Amino acid sequence: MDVHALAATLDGAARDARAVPKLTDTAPFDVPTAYAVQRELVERRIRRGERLSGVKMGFTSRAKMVQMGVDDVIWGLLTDRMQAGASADLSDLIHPRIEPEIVYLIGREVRSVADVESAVAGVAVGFEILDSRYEDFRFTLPDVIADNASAARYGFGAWHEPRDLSNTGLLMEIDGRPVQTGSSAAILGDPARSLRAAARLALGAGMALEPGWVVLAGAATAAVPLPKGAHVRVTGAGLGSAEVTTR
Ligand code: OOG
Repeated sequence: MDVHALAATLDGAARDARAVPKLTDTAPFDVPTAYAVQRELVERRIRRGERLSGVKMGFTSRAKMVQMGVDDVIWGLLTDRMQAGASADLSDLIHPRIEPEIVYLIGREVRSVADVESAVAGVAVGFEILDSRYEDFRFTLPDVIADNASAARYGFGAWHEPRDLSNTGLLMEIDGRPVQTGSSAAILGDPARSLRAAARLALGAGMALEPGWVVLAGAATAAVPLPKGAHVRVTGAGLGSAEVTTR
């Protein structure tokens, strides 16, 4: 399996904002190969000057597993270029979707899973804009891992003191209309479990969560299509809100 060729295909799809058939249509590959493709895809971004800024967890909730027909927790890497400001340009995305997130800020390097909770410097409510590089947002587990877990953009509101987030209400509104509501409990029963999984996966891949990185714990709800010219507000009980206007 040519990991470089697969990464080049996905990188090209993202840069041209043009969906490609899922890679496993041509030849099946396994999960370790999929992570090797993901790593190469991110290396291509780093060679273009982007910096790693965190990790994202995927399929940590039933709602997402059911929505996408996939049933294993995955992770992907975030870069500084993916961070959205108050306004997000969607013109270079294919078919963006948005979902609410619980976000952790890492305060110091995490050298063990046991260490990760005490390394958290802040928590926030946020959002993730997904954009599968595959036609119709359809993929198998290895496909979506190779595609960096559909990562495209992310944002978050103000940081708050770390706290118990095992049952925090989440509301996502588009142009003032509620489009998703849920509880952080949908994220593996407690997003802290997702945080520990992020540390475990990073350490297993020979990386450490770094100071200043964020961890997106994974959506508590299904994702919804994100049009241009929309105003999105995600509110977390006790965490304020994160907002983005698309163009
Ligand atoms: C993959 C990303 C899933 C989540 O929070 O479950 C994800 C996708 O649905 O395209 O980020």
